[in-house]
Formats: sequence, structure tokens, C-alpha cells
Amino acid sequence: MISGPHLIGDYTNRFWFPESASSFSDQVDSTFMLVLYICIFFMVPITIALAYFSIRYMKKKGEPAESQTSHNTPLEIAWSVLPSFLLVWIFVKGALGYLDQQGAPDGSDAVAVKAFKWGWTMDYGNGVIHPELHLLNEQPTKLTMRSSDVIHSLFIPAFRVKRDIVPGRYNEMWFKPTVASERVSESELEAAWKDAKENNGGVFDREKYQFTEDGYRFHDLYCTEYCGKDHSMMQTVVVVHETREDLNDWIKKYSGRTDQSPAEYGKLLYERRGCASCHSLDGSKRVGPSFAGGFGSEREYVGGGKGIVDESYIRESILEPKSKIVAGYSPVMPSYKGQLSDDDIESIIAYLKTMSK
Ligand code: HEC
Ligand SMILES: [Cu+2]
Repeated sequence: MISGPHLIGDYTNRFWFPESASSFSDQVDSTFMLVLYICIFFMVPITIALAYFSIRYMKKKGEPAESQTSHNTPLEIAWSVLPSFLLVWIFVKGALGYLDQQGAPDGSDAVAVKAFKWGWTMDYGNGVIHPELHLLNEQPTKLTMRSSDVIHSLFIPAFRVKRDIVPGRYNEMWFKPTVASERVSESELEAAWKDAKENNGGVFDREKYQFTEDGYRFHDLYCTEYCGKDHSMMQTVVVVHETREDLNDWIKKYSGRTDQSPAEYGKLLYERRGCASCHSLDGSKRVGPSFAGGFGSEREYVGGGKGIVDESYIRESILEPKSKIVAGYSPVMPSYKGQLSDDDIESIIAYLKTMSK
């Protein structure tokens, strides 16, 4: 048993299912248990009888084997028909649960989800985009999901929901969260930020603290469709807010630049808009080139040609990533045209400049 506070949605220290935290959980769990109990009910006596009969009726060595062709019609009809009622029961129960999960009710909240290799962006409207999924407790919420590359699948174990995300189409799913996420105390949050700044270069490690950088405990959200090298990194968190005001305050906090400097705001965009999942800041090679010492250095392109990494090159790379491909990389960066404002791009450039040595 792990000591420390009780973690919502954490099941690494649980023997059985994660905490159930949506209106679908009971239905899914009870169907699973029904099937499990039926299996145990039949498997145990059959296995015992099999073992017993094979010993009880064992023939001596050398005795000839007998043929056994007679049969008992009533017995065979009984063991075919009776279990079929169980199958119908499982089907009806499963189908009702499945139908519940189709078609979000009117008045649901909506979040647009984009999956990419290897991360998530959640769009809350009005340009507020963040990798974490934030919801309101007891409020049905519909996710409209698309992929910018390959097939992914969105899975929230605590909600017992999972659905594939297929490139070229929108897939939908909905659920109603039933357990609000706890908030940690101000002092605990401050201590975590202090630790992040002193020991981790200002990067907030929510797995270590088990709460988000805004101080909420969380449920896990995974990709469950193997989608390439860093599939296992494709995780984020779900935070369920107690009240609409609290959710709106959180959304407001991430809408646009307030009093930060361009470079500070650029850092936030860099983390929130998925750049960090493909570009490192420490020189290591990920899907794309690292930005450590990148600004001002020279690049060679696929198909010949060279250039210096300057403001206009970064802008072009963000808007038209396919116009110049850095040698040694594949043209997989998505265009951010129409998704980042001019001020956003200026801020990212200001931030990347601070990376030059
Ligand atoms: C899916 C992975 C991916 C994401 C997400 C991504 N990039 Fe890229 N990026 C690449 C790859 C691969 C290259 C190299 C190939 C090329 O030039 O297009 C690249 C190239 C670049 C370059 C040129 C780099 C150089 O050193 O010459 C810049 C600048 C850049 N990206 C900025 C960004 C910014 C800013 C974001 C976030 C808004 C971002 N990228 C998001 C994959 C990604
Ligand atoms: Cu994936």
C-alpha cells in the first residue's frame, strides 16, 4: 500500500478497478462482473468433474478402448437451451449499456479534442487550448475528436469510456463525471512549484506530485491504440471541477496573454500547443530538431539549400512547415495556420530566442 493522500482515479495501488467516477461506471462494472461470475460458476464444477472423471474411469494399461456413441437427447437439449438464456441476458445488458453511451443529451458541454503523435490538445472555444481535459462535475460533456495523423484511441479508465479517433473523420463520445477532483492546499502547491523550479528547471512534474500545476488531483487519460514510437508517452489528465465558476476561472486563466512578457507567454504556448512533444529544449532529438542553441544557427534542408534560424524562418516553419524540411527529419509537423495568432507567434519566437546560447 502506498502511503500519503488518497488519490482520485489512482489505481496503481488498487487490486481491482480504478475508482468509478462517471455515470457509466456502475453499468460497465456490473456487466463485467456478471460475465465473470457466470464464467466462474461454470468453470469450477466443469474443471473439478473433468479431473474427477478422468481418474475415476481411467482404464488399466493394455485394456482396449471402448467406443461411446450413445447419447441423451433431453440432456443435450437442456445444456444447449438453458445457457442460451444467459447469453441473451448478457447481450441485453451489454446492448442497453452501449446504447446509453451513444448520443450525448441536449445541453451537454462540448470540448473539441485533437490527437496527434504524441499528445493531445483540448479546445474549449475562444482560442483556449490546453493539453488537459477539464470538466464540470455532474454535467454531461461531449467530446468531438479528430486525429491529425494516425489512429489513436481515447481512454479514461475512471469513467469506463474509450473510443477510437480515426484520421479524416470526427468521432464523438460523451459521459457525465460524478466525482469532483480535490484541490490541494496553497502551501502544497507552492512547495511543488518551488521544487520544480529548484530541481527540475521549472518543469512541473505532475506524476511526481500527483496533482496538476494548478493544484488539482486528476484522473488519467491514455491513448490505447498503438500509434508509434512514443505511444506510451501519449497521456494526459482529466480534472473535474466542483462548480461552473471554478471551471470558468480555470479556462479564463488560459485565455490569451495577460501581464506576462512575450517570452513567458511563448513558453506557455510552447508547452500547451504540443510543440514540446516533438521538440526538446535540451539538445536531444525527438520527432523534430531540438531548440537548444537553435536560434541563429545554420540549417541544411532536404533537397539542398541552407538557411539561418531567424524570426522569419521560425514564423514560416510554424505556418508552412512543409516549405523547408530540415535534413534528417520527416515532414510531419502540422501547420498552425489559423490556430496561432500573430501575437502568439511573436511570443513563441521571443521564447525560442531565449534558448540561443
Ligand atoms: C508532430 C510533431 C511536431 C509538432 C507538434 C511541432 N513540430 Fe516543429 N517540427 C517538427 C519536425 C519533424 C520538424 C523538422 C522538419 C521540418 O522542417 O518540417 C520541425 C521543424 C520546426 C522548426 C524548424 C526547426 C529548425 O531547427 O530548423 C521550427 C521553428 C518548429 N518546428 C517550431 C514548432 C513550434 C513553435 C511548434 C508548436 C507551435 C511545433 N514546431 C510543433 C515536428 C513538430
Ligand atoms: Cu496514440
